[in-house]
Order: sequence, then C-alpha cells, then structure tokens
Amino acid sequence: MKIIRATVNVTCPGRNFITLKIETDEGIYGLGDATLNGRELAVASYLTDHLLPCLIGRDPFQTEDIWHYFYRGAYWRRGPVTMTAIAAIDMALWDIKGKALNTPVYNLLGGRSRSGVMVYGHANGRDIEETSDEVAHYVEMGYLAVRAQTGIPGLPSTYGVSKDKMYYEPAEKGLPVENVWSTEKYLFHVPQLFEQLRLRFGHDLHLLHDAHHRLTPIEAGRLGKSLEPYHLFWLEDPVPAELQEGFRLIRQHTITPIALGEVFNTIWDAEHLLREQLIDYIRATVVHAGGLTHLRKIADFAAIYHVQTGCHGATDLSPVSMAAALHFGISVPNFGIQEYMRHTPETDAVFPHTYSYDGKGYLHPGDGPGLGVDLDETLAAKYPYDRAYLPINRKLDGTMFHW
Ligand code: KDG
Ligand code: MG
Repeated sequence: MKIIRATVNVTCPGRNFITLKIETDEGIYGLGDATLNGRELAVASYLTDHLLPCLIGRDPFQTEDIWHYFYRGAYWRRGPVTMTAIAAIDMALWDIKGKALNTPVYNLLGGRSRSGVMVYGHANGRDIEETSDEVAHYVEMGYLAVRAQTGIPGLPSTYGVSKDKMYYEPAEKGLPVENVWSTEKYLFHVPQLFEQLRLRFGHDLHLLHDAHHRLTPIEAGRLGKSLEPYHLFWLEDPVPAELQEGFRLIRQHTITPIALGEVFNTIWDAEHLLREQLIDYIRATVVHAGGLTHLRKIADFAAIYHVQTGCHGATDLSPVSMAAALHFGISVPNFGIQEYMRHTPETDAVFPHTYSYDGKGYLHPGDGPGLGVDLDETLAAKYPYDRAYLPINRKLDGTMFHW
C-alpha cells in the first residue's frame, strides 16, 4: 500500500479545527487531528508546505519509521507546531492501519485492558452555588468524576468559568481577551468550593481542579494542603512546568495528587518529573505529543514511576483526537482518567464518530475499523476559518501573567 495524497482541511463549526486526510492507492484513507488552539494555521502550513510532500509514495504501515523521519529529519526538533503536525500524520496512519486490517486501533495497541474509559466532565459556575448545581448536573448524567471551577469574588472573569455551560470554549473571536488575576483571592476561595462540594455530594465522587499554571511552588503547596480534607482526584497544572525542580517543593508540602502535561510535546518534557516521581498523572495528549506512537512511549515510561495517564480532552481537541485518546485509553495499562468536554452538535455533525458515552461515567471507542471517525467535507466547507485566540491574563496591577 502506498500514500498517494495528503490534504489539510480547515473548518470552524463553532471553533477552528485542522484535520489531515491521508489517502492510499487502495482507496483507504485515514484522518489525523492537527488543531493547536489559537495557532491553527501555523500547523496547517507546516504540514502542507513542509511535511506532506515527503509523505507521498511511503508505505502507511511504517508508523515508527515515518515518525522518526519527521522528528529527526527536521533537525529542528520538538515544539508544539512540529509535534502537532507529526501527531496528525501518526494518527492518520494508525487509522489507515486499522481500516486495512479491519480492526479497531485499540487492537493494534495491545487490545482492551478495561471495559470502558472513565471520563471527567467540567462543572463551572460564577459562584460556588452555581458550580455545585453544575456538579449535580454531571452526577445526574452518571459521571463518576467531575472537574470543578468557580468564579472568584473580586475578579470579573477567571479560567474555567464559561458562558456556555454545556460546551466550554476558552478561545474567543477577535484579538485576545484580557482577564485579570489575583492569586490571593483565588487561594482563599477555592478550598471553600470543595468544602461545599464534599458536604453536598459525599466522598465517593471523584473531584478534580485545574489551577491552570497560575501559582508558585509554595502557593501550590498551600493550596494542595488546604484541599487535602476534600481528597481531590487531582490538582492540575498548579505551576507552569518550565522549572521542574519546583515540583519538589510542592511534594514537600502536600499529598494532594498532581496532574501535569497538557502542554507537553515529548517524553523529554516529562522525563525529570516522571523519574523523580514529582507528579501522579501525565496529561500529555495524542494531538500535541506526537501521536499514538509517541504517547505510548510516554505512558510506558510513566508506568515505571507509578504515574497514570490523564489525557487532555478539551473542546479544541477535535473528535479525531478524542477517538484516538479513547483507543489509547482503553488499551494502555496505566490508564488513570480521560478528560471529556463535549463537542457542540455542529462539530459532531462535521465529524461523525462511533465513540459514545454510556450514561454511567464511561466513554467507549466503538468496535469499527480504524479510529471510527469521519469528516463530512461538504459540511465542513460551510464553516470557513474564523481567527480566534485564547485569552491573556494580567494581575490586578496590569502585570502580564500566565493564563
Ligand atoms: O486550548 C487550551 C485549553 O485546551 C485548555 O485551557 C483547557 O486547561 C484545559 C483543560 O484542562 O482542559
Ligand atoms: Mg488544564
């Protein structure tokens, strides 16, 4: 089998998605997600202008060699644009392999290790009461795990609190929106949210929280310690992970489990954190960390250090990524949990898929061949690209901060 064509589709059914389609001389095609929120066209260009010409004529079954061809062959390694482009190629090739062998991709990754993929949903509200009601909504839908984020008194907006409760989308049209931030207000308020949630929902529900890279290590230690009575499943991204030694300081102060890595691109981003057992869940995801070929290596390395997976699964990861994450999640031995932010009906219509939620807290990838996702190109063409950015964040005095 040979690759005869590879094309990039850009569509915006409510938000921008970049999808790679690889076609073969046997009429089989595969899809890969290449969406990098707020920087979408950079990946589209990287694929079209630089990678795809080198793909034509290759055997799509050679996923390992093709991965290294693009990784080593660039000379300029790593980085989100490069690794998202490589991930899209890799995903599409696994999709082709599954279709050619008439089996779901999870069977090529070792088969089923579990009956379903436990997911967590996103509850958020302007205040504790509204967030608590949203958690109740997820409990009614059968979720076993819920991430909870709340507005902070004194801050007009904050990360994780959305206008549309069903389909959280942080990117906005136009130039980047500016948020304001106060660590002091946040640290005072968040433990009160979890105190209320444990009082209302008891101790069985898994509760998660995302600090979204906004604290220093000592502040993260304080937050983790103050949340210990409410035994979170995890505290995510407490600190930006550029200075990884900082995570030792967090460990000295709290036993709240730490999740990290949605912005990681390679195993080398996580190597120090894993080897020193400074985190408990690795959130690297198929689309931003080099595809299934590379994510499996990250997971295997993490397993040695008792670290479980918890792949990023926000709405900016297209249904193609979600499907790949589910094939990965159902097969990987050290699975922890999968994030699941539902896509809008417009997005689901553009990307018909076989994965489904069972009403009991689990997603299932479906048992069809390949990844089980398609792209309706006619419908996709009705939604042209619409520039959008993630917000930026400033402290109350105007200092530029982490978003
Ligand atoms: O594009 C950025 C979003 O995917 C990210 O902000 C969402 O932090 C996020 C999460 O945990 O889903
Ligand atoms: Mg996050």
